[in-house]
Amino acid sequence: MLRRIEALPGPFTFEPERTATIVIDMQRDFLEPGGFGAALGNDVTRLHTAIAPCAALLAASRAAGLLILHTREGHRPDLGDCPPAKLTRSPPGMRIGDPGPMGRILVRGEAGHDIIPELAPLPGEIVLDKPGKGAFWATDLEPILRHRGIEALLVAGVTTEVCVSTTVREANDRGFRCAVIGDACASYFPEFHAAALAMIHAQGGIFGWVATSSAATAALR
Ligand code: TIU
Repeated sequence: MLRRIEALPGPFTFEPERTATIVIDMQRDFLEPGGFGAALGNDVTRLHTAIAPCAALLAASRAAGLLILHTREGHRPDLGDCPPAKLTRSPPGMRIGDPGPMGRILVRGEAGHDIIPELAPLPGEIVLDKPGKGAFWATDLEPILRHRGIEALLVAGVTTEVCVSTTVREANDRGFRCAVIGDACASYFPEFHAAALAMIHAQGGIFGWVATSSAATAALR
């Protein structure tokens, strides 16, 4: 059955069997003190507004039988997949791979790399590790979606203007229609969050739609 989410710049219609919900990088490294987000000088509490809307979106998506994916940004323990340009942009002593209170910063297998317990993936849900900001770069996301006939994405997570926007732009150019669930996203910079959402739905939806979690959950019921 075709579903319809009230959204900007207009309604977003989708078939549940051809739609996936993707939650981007809701990891301890970005949301808790002592991780990568804090090492970059950010107030991590700014991201906490997205937790309850993400939980609501996940619950409704699971109940409606959507494919669920979670992503995690992070690097191999040997840092072989971390571009030197990324490594050297964070402050010395708090760089990717340095020891922190949640283990080595932004490294796979460390406690900080885990998804926060409130949004833990359920068995059978796809968890995708990505070395970059976009979820398509250097991952198998595109074949995973194509093999299941997915053509539309409900997108949530952090941060709005970095990994969410990069992923939505990558998805748009690959032909996937994206509805970004605005209150299920957050940024360390509220003004960037607002601008990033506006950039998506401006110009007739130049690379997607923006909806609220209550509109999305209503459509999934
Ligand atoms: N720093 C920042 O805003 N974000 C990131 O580095 N990664 C994600 O957005 N996940």
